[in-house]
Amino acid sequence: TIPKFQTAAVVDHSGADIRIDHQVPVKSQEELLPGECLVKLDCSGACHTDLHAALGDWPLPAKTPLIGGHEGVGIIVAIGNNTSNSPVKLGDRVGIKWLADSCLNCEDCRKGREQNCSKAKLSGFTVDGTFQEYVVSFVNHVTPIPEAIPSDEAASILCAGVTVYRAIKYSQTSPGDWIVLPGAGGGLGHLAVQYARVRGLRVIAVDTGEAKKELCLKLGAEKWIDFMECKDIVSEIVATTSGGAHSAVVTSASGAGYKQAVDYLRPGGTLMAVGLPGKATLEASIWFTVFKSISILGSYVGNRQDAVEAINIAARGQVKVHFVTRPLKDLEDVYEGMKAGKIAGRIILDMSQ
Ligand code: 8ID
Ligand code: ZN
Repeated sequence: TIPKFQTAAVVDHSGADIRIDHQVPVKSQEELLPGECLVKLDCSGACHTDLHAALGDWPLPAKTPLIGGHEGVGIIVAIGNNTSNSPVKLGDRVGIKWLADSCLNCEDCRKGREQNCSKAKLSGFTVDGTFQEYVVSFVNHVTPIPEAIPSDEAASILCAGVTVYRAIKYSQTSPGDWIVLPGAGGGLGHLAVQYARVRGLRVIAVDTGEAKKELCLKLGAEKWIDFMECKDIVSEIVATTSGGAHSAVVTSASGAGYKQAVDYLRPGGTLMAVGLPGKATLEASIWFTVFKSISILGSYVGNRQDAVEAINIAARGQVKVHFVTRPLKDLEDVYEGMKAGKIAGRIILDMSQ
């Protein structure tokens, strides 16, 4: 049976500390709208986006009070009355991603850029997300989770995995090409190392600290550059790649990770902008961008198909989330670790604790 109240991690206004609330109402079957489903969550990853949202870092405001989180996995325990043509059913194990819902009928949706739909609903941003025991989501957008992968291993594929999978897919690279990954030791980055390897790319990991170095090299990076220690990242990369990398997928949460990218790309290279510092601007030489025929592309999460492709690769064991499990009540402390850049890989919040 579905309880009337549950535990959730709430941010009352941007910049406020996390408040653990044990009396958050759960929507009943009758309250669910057509197309909505109620998912009892096993766990949720904590993404740097959740921290940006809690701090109010971005030009786009989050709802308040906010229950963040957008990397959840759980079981569908209710579906709104009069829901037609649902692709999922009661008892299915599904994932909740950043893109909670989209209209599926506008030009953006038809072109496969569901994330750009003007009616898009965003988990843990414009609608309450996965830092709670029961989340309301949408039957058309939840991602079916293959049986082969446990919930805690699947969770971070729903944002970190999908996002870097798509960015690499559109990075205009071929097997054997060099890809630079600034932010490689973080949540998105350590999955980018692995998805890049799956595509046969040669990885240069850029981040800082011994733990992230060890992780990146273990996951298949061919070269490690510590951005705090290396005096000349551009020369180092140009030398390693004999003339510049074919692509860079930047997942650093600060603008600094973007700084030299156009300089260390070879002619025809592609810069995929993924990390989302709220106020930084992209500084690149216009002259060299033109002269070297550089592409600069923004890549924003992924659509339903990207999610299915990313989770299937993980379910086959080709990509593994490196994570530590903590109870939901530790979220504030997780954010402190994230601010300090101390988390190699991901933290998964266990909803049963
Ligand atoms: O759809 C999208 N584009 C999308 C989806 C999900 C997340 C974008 N994001 C954004 C987040 O909002 C955040 O801004 O991607 C960024 C990274 O998210 P994350 O991987 O969840 O954050 P993290 O685990 O804190 O990892 C960030 C890494 O960047 C490194 C840090 O050391 C950390 O390991 N880093 C920083 I900060 N500055 C760097 C620099 N100058 C750097 N690495 C290299 N060079
Ligand atoms: Zn995210």
